[in-house]
Amino acid sequence: MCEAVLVLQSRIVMLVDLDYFFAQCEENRNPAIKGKPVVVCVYSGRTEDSGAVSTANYVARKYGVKSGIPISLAKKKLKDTDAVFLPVDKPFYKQISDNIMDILRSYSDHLEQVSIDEAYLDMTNRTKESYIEAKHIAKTIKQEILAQTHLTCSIGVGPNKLVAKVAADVQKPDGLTVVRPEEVRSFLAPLPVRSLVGVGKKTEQKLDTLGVRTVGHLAIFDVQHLIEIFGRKLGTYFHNASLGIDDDPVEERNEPESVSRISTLKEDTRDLQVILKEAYRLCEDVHKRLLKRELMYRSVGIRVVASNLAAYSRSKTLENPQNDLETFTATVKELFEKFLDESDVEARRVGVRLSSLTKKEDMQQSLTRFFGA
Ligand code: TTP
Ligand code: MG
Repeated sequence: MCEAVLVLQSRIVMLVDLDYFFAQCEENRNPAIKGKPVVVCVYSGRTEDSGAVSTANYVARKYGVKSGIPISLAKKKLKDTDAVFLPVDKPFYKQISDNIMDILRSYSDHLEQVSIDEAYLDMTNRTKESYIEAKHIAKTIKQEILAQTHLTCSIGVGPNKLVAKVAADVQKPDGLTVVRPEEVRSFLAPLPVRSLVGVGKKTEQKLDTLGVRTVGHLAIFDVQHLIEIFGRKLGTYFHNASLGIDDDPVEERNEPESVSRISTLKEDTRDLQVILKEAYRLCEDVHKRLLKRELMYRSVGIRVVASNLAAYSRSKTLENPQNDLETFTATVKELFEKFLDESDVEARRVGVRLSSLTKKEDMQQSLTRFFGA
């Protein structure tokens, strides 16, 4: 008799979410406002106070100010305080976000950016499926983001995206919550149903009338009954979500702007040969990923994180798009030589990167067009 065996690959997924992102960026730009309620606003321009709150720092949140409420209401709530109201400055936040996503990319082979301040990382390979290692990496990521951008974030680690997201949300700001597969059910059970992605206000109210308030209640609620109420797709989703089941992969949403890798040296050094040995190993890996995606590169970059965690980048743009390993390693060598000549930094982490990427077909198409074939 042939028996079907379902083999589920165990994964380790991380969600990184920056704390009160826009407002924290503003605090860093002007440290004098730290400690005061800070409210970042989207002004509609109709009257002085018309528009909505984009986000607020945790001091302002204590007064009930949060994303989406009218600015006039936020002003009322903060009437007797020294609150600071600022307009959104998206280009400024985007620059900081790009920098952070680069840091995150260096820790994972698969990254899915879901918003300006949030990304999932598939850590299965890098952690060799060890939750101890995942926790260690999560702490290192927090340290590196803090050292390079002065921002705090909250991280959730779990066997899938659903659990990682809930884990990141339960402890904020500056949180780190790790939920191992065997802890998923007991972790989720006491939380309100609203904690699950996809459960909004309306669903929460509907479930409430059925006496379902916590994820634990939802987990023991008859799945057929859920399907009758919410339809097959949603009903099944809610049932699986309450059990912490989710097989949605971590997937890049767009073509990557760059491919990079960074790693920590055995000890801090300025020895070019030691640095290059590690850098070439990273180059091979990055180059493989480039070929797998059928991309060409025009820029080569290096990154050095110094003993004091200060970070330095150098790059060189080539005349034509390339896809060979030799040009990559030769340029990396040139950049590291130049960097060590110009600075007295001791390297703690070194990284390599390929950017200005184009699809191989695009190149062929443009050549075809050029030659009129
Ligand atoms: P969030 O991560 O949802 O919020 P946050 O980073 O401000 O706070 P938290 O500490 O709870 O993570 O959103 C990221 C940014 O997106 C936020 O800083 C501002 C913007 N945003 C809006 O402009 N409008 C909104 O309704 C929300 C929710 C966010
Ligand atoms: Mg956030």
